[in-house]
Amino acid sequence: MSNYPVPEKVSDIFEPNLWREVQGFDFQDITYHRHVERDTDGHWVRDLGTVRIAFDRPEVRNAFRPGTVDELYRAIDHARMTSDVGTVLLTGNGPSAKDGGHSFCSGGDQRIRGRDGYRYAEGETAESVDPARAGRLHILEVQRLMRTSPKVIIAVVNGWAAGGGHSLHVVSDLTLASKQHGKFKQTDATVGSFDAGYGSALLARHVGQKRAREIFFTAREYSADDMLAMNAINESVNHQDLENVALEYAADINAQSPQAIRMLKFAFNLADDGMAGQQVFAGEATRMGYMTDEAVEGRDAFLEKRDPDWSNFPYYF
Ligand code: S0N
Repeated sequence: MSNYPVPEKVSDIFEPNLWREVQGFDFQDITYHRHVERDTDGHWVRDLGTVRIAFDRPEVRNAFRPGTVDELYRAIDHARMTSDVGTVLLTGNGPSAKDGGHSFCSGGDQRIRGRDGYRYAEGETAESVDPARAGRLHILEVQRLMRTSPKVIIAVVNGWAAGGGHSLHVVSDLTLASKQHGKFKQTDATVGSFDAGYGSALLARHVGQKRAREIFFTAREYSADDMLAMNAINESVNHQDLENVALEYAADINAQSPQAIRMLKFAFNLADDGMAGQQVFAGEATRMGYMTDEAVEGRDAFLEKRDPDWSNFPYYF
């Protein structure tokens, strides 16, 4: 029997006994855990259907640098391809050892933002960087992956969600936020940045045009309760209970038919994602079509070099 050790406590509301580290990664800027059941001695019994991906740079309010974004993409993609995972919790570790500040994510790390949009890694300069990587705004690739992943992604906003971190909560399927520490502020325009894609357009779908413009144009601060009143989040939760409540949501989601959840997520995305959304939805429809006797007859007829016999497959009305 596998015995995954109880992991280190990575945040004030992280209960180590409920988790194991996902193995095979050497992440520097994020942590990646899987929800587990343990026996009374703390031994692993079985994996449950939820993973927890967390920013792990609390000293900079969980801002992301290029490596953070690469790691985030890898973890979300790994969860996408893990067949017994139904739900992903996206959150932030902390609070900061420096000043006790709580954060979900404060967006792009402004200390290493280049003039051309590329966020330089430590030691890199405009002269030394590989030109093929310059101007690479790859947090947008993460946003697209969050939309096209068939897994339900829940933003668990334990502290500040600012700038690009605010957009990540917007792109998530659901958002739960700490009543005491969850704070929302769209600072893009303050630092000369603008998420003119999902971060603004989807926000307007959630809260309406006037409110979305207010959030972006004023860069004001909103509490979890403010956001709930605007229908921007699903629930404002007492801080200590936040991860447990997120796991309750995940358990309810994981108890549903995986195929139905997948089709629903892609159906909710379809209109806003245009033809790309149609393509994702259609891919799932085709996969289901392949499972029918009718599609098997089409394939077999081709392989057997005969005309297909559709007589057993009526035109439904
Ligand atoms: C989050 C805020 C409001 C918290 O304020 P608070 O609690 O007063 O803490 P501070 O004292 O301000 O911060 C504590 C320490 O953390 C550092 N820090 C905080 N945020 C960042 C950051 N984003 N980058 C670098 N450092 C950060 C502080 O400097 C401080 O450090 P010390 O202790 O050393 O002084 C407040 O911190 C705040 O407003 N943060 C900045 C938020 C922000 O403006 N983020 C960037 C917004 N823009 C984006 O995220 C870009 C979006 C994006 O990525 C994108 C979108 C579309 C297309 C492309 C892109 C792309 O660029 O990839």
